[in-house]
Amino acid sequence: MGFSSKLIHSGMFEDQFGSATVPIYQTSTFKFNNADHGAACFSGASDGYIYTRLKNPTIDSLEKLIADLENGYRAIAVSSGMGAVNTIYMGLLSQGDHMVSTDAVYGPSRIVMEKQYSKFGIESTYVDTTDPANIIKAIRPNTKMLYIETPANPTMAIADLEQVVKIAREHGLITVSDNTFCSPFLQRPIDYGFDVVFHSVTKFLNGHADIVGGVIITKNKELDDLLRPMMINLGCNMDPHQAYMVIRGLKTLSLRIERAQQNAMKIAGFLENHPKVSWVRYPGLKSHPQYELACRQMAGPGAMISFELKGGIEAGKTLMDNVQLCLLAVSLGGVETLIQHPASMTHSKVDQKSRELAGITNGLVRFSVGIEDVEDIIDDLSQALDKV
Ligand code: LCS
Repeated sequence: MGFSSKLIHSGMFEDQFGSATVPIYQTSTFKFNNADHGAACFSGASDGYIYTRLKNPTIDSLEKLIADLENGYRAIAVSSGMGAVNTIYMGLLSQGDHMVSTDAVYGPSRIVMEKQYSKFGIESTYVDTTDPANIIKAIRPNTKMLYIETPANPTMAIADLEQVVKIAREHGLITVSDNTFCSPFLQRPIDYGFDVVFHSVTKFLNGHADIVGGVIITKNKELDDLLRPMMINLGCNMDPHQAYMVIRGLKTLSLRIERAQQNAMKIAGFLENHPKVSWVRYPGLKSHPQYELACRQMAGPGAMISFELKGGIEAGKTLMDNVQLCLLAVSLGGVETLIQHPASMTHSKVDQKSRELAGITNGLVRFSVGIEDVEDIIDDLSQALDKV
């Protein structure tokens, strides 16, 4: 099946009434046929359902669908993107291990590593992963994992997936990719040889800004066997209703991203030519430092744009305070256009020096382009820029 057909049909199962959609099994627990059946479910002799934190038919359906979209072995649905991050850190790293990661990752993915996991003897180094030489330089004898976010939130810096896998293979490292900014419609890291891929499904996969969720996709059984029990024991499982919402949202993923990136291309062009804008980072613009790589590795430039105004943060605040159609809000990947300021919002807990080194300037404004009429978004930006 093609990607859009998978969105509609993968993971579907037939229930007794012929429902056209996946039923929501809103139950915490499942009745056993008898005591022996209960024991068999626990021993693994039967694959019957036991308890929703362990397994649930609605969640199974979503997991099958997403594993299929990412060309993975299996998927593990979790309560949030941060639930995915922590399941991966806890499941794959041990005391004394070291991780190399992208310097401009989503703030909390870095904060939890530097502030919490350091207490348990896990070390980390954050580098500009656009240059593979920086990754190689950061590798130590105890390095276990390469954790890449590409494009990175919010700088739109792009890492070369093929190069990252090559380096990891040479050094015997596990590769993890945060694919939230792309979704499998634009990029499938497992096809490049990545071991683990994850998403905040809160964003493009669900796409309607109405639930928080996450998912981890593994390349093989060995990794699934490490991560699934960790998720279950951490207790960061997805809820059946949440899973249903994601299945529903996913059906239009191709259509939503196609429209949003058409809009984004026009908006990025408008911003780049605006006299009050000092720079724009969008993978669809030739001015993006990794434009060639983006064309090679992504099926399209996506719907996220970062830019800075000539007046720096004060000008950025005036813009954010004056937009009317665009929502001043964090999160991204929904049908509505959002604008936010990473240095004071999503990345405010990352110290200023690390932010500067990662290119998250105080004047950077991040834009998540929605599927409204593009003329309305540009009119809104234009009237707000007039006030700057
Ligand atoms: N990874 C990336 C790239 C993200 O952008 C986020 C959330 C997460 C992981 C964590 O996912 P969550 O637990 O929120 O589902 N990013 C946000 C953002 O840029 N604004 O608000 C949340």
